[in-house]
Amino acid sequence: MAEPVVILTGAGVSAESGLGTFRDKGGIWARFDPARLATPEAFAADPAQVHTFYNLRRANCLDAAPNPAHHALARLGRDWPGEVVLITQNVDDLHERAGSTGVIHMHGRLARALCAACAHRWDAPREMRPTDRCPRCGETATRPDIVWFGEYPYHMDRIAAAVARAGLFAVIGSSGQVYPAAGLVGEARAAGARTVEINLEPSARADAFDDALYGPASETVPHWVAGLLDGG
Ligand code: BV8
Repeated sequence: MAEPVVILTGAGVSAESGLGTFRDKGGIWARFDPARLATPEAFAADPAQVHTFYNLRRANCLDAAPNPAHHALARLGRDWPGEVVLITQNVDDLHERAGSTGVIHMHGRLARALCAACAHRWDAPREMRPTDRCPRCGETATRPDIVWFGEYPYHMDRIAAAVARAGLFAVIGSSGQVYPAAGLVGEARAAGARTVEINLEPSARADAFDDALYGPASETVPHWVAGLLDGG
């Protein structure tokens, strides 16, 4: 049995699929202010505007396709002779569409809707509106099933347990600026894992990693997976 491999991905893994990153020049947050759109306060103040923002991103996601990085991670999940845990900060479904299974979406998913009144979750329609009613309780309290700034990320217990047993921990396509995701590398090191950063350029946490692979994910990730699987 080979060592468990735990991977955390960020917006950089979906960049070459045409989905904007957050903090790169021209990234989503360069055009929209997250404080205005990705917080519960913003949603309470102007639900229609926040729904419009997520409806746009949901549409972009439907038009996007997985890139070689997503496919390489799905291959690793299929062919690695040990456990592979794929955690993502991304709210798109490109990992699943490339064939990855059991993906842990710590910041939620564009494809799901949440009722703020009764916590019911269901598959989101393409377009969500403030007047939508919850299919279970009927309240007009529906929101994207997304973890906003100031909200507690999902599945933190499962994530902590996976990171604690990792032999190899990789962060792919993340600027390392959002916590608690950016703190996971420290937990992995403390648990004895070898750590590798795979990114376009050094992230804010670059110094926390044992190894690094820089370049576009569509090139670096297939190369890294081939090295793991084929000993290449
Ligand atoms: C929480 C859903 C309490 C929304 C998102 C001060 C200090 C420290 C922390 C805080 C602080 N003030 C506030 C906080 C907490 C805050 C935080 O970290 N803020 C930051 C901005 C300072 N965090 C929170 O609020 C979190 N909740 O803290 O709850 C708590 C307390 C204790 C324990 C637990 C919880 C909730 C955070 C989640 C917010 N929601 N997303 C949406 O998507 O609309 S975060 C958002 O940023 C996305 O999820 C995104 O994925 C995530 C992280 O960004 P990245 O994925 O890293 O994307 P980014 O653009 O930044 O970087 C892209 C990288 O890819 C770049 O490095 C680039 O070089 C690279 N790249 C580009 N192209 C390519 C590439 N790499 C390879 N190939 C390419 N082609």
